[in-house]
Amino acid sequence: MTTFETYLESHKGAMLSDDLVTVLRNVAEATRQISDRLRTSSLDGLTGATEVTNVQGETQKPLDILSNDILLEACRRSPSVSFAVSEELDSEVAIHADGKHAVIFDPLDGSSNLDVNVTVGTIFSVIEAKTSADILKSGRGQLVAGYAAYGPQTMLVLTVGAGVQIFTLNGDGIYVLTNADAKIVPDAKEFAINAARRASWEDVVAAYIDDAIDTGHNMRWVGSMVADALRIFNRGGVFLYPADRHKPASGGRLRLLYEGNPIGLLAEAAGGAAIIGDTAILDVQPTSLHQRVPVIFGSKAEVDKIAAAYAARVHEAAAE
Ligand code: AHM
Ligand code: MG
Repeated sequence: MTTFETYLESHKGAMLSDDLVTVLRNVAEATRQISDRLRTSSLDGLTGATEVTNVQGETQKPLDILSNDILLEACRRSPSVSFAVSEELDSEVAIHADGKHAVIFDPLDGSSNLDVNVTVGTIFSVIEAKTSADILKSGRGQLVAGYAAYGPQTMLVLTVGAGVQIFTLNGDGIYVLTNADAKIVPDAKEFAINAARRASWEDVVAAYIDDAIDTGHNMRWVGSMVADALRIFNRGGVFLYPADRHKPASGGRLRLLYEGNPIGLLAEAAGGAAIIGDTAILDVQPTSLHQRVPVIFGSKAEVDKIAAAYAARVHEAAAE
């Protein structure tokens, strides 16, 4: 049996420094604690919304705040952590003055699904950052990334650079490897998009979805990217949260640093792809901590087809 702990131990050295192992161990422990709190949140009165609005302009839920606090505590227990960056915090928080790793996280992704008992998750990424000026680096600079999905089972999806491993939390609170070296199949006839926003899709996206429907693709949309991503790791498909063509300046719905980049690293490590237009998400230089971007990821052949359509549009525009 391979556990999260034995996996980390066996990758110490070439792939993972001792410091990174400590960070990952503490982040995984934080996800176990969050999973525990979620199981009884209705019984504990941790439902509904608070009066507090975060820097994104979104009303925080009690579990958003609790999960954020649990992750901040995990960062404090990790001596190499210099900064924490979170969806729920206005700006980066200094942790240890002599630290060198920034931990970047979305404490509870899909939190609109909380009170309806649908899968939510914690997304995280670790980069090297001794000063706050080092935080805004492209996704290729991520050392490790992953997420926990709190559904009927709690699963932890991890990449330490090469390959994606999926662990499942057992009854003793131990993450056990249940899907080793997960791969995203290159072709799959399934897409995930919020179809209610069709009027705001870019032409490339509308054309791709029309063609997908005409050629018999299936649709699934959980409203929690972490859950849609687990399905894609299991049986392929494409997830799209495109830019709003009426509000191009807004960038999109999802955030680059703690949603697009970690999912981009995982998708590529599993043989899939993740793009913004015709560019790999991981090559995009961030401009701010909470920058929003359009996100498309999943089966490589499908994502490449969409990237090619964006590239063709750029060529057409240049020729006009
Ligand atoms: P959150 O981090 O505030 O929960 O927002 C991110 C979530 C994603 O998990 C999900 O794919 C998307 O928002 C759903 O958005 P919409 O409600 O527009 O369908
Ligand atoms: Mg989120």
